Amino acid sequence: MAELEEARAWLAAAESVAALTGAGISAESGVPTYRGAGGLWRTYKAQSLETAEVFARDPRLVWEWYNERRQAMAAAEPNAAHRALVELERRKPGFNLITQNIDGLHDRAGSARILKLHGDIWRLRCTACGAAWADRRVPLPKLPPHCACGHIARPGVVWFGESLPEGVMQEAGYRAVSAEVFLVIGTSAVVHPAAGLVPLAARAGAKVIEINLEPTPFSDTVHCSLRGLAGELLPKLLSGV
Ligand code: BV8
Ligand code: ZN
Repeated sequence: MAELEEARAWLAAAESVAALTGAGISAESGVPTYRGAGGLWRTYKAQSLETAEVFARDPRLVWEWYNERRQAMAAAEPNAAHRALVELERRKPGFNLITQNIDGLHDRAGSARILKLHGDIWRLRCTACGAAWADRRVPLPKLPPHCACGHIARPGVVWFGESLPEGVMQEAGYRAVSAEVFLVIGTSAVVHPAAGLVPLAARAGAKVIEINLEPTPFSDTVHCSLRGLAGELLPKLLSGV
């Protein structure tokens, strides 16, 4: 298992780098994670509200929950980890960011090339005509929001049992198998198909570097597993790369 110095050398030498981020990269910005200590999904409320079934039954209730989350995310600021990935994108044209996060903090930090696997809380999607649009108003004035066609709009995120946005997973797979170095930052790596990108990258020959507060199912098999805060470790790992 390599240490930070060796991992930094891999990154410095690499042209093609990809990163998969999860809720842990936004934790130091004050956005709750899902599964760790203090995670959203420790409460029955979150798990029970983030489903298409509950939304169909009570769209207003689900929108009250998403309105609350949008307010918390709007108050959050990108942290040093988000900014370190913006810097990496500037230095390496062959860098691609793949995120499971819906909070928009990578966009606000200045990342330009972002593959959003689980959608975006700042986008709404019509439940009838397929229209989709950005709406960053906090709070939303009317719940549930409606589409111009008159039907109810839903959060532009991916719930369990729903397919990921068309083509996004295919491109993410291509970025993973093309990467010489694959960074895995702040994810419990239990949600699929996103988590499958890690072994996919490794099988294609990438050096996989994990930064996480707790061990994950991949911690023993990646090439370098750094335990600690992304906001501290990522700038260290990327400095001078
Ligand atoms: C799909 C809604 C096709 C958005 C979310 C294969 C195997 C097994 C199961 C499946 C499989 N394929 C499909 C499934 C089913 C399911 C799944 O994966 N189930 C698992 C959980 C058993 N997947 C799906 O349904 C996906 N769809 O595959 O479509 C299909 C279609 C029909 C039928 C079947 C298949 C859809 C997945 C998307 C689900 N949507 N949320 C919303 O949030 O409102 S899931 C939720 O988890 C979020 O989207 C989030 O992105 C995702 C992953 O969570 P993480 O980002 O990893 O966050 P977590 O809190 O878990 O971990 C944070 C980590 O950071 C922790 O380890 C912590 O220690 C660390 N940390 C904390 N602070 C810091 C830190 N690290 C560093 N620094 C810090 N400061
Ligand atoms: Zn519509």
